[in-house]
Amino acid sequence: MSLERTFGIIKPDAVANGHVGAILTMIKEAGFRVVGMRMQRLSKLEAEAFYSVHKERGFFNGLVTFMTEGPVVVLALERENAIARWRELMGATNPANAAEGTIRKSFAENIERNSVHGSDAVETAAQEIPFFFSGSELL
Ligand code: FUP
Repeated sequence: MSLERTFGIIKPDAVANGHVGAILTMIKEAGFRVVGMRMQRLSKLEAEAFYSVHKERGFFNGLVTFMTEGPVVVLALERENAIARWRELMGATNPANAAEGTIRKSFAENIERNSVHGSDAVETAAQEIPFFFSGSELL
């Protein structure tokens, strides 16, 4: 199987609670190569555009408020089968349903403040990586 790239975010709850180092360690131990990484604060416009697929959902405004409340770490990750493996390491959207050993089980507060984001398909990763990284930022 060939190498694949996916996109991830360490969300404001996990950054504020000091879990960036632990999450990066889990990423490394799961065999990913970090090909892009930056800490930044999302603007309201960026968060709305990034989550536009959810704009009709009742949780949309709360999600945008949460994602802009403090800094995030944006990541581009590479390994074989990266999209599925990163989703597996993240755990279920609702941390109450997340398996032991996953990031969301370890650190997420609830379904909204759930510590990490990950692309859910090849097409999503292909949109999300360039949304945050220019070609020269991917090493
Ligand atoms: P995931 O891909 O696991 O991040 O989950 P979704 O794409 O379904 O949802 C995106 C984000 O919307 C979640 F990470 C958190 C937020 N969300 C809520 O706040 N409430 C919900 O009921 C569902 C999702």
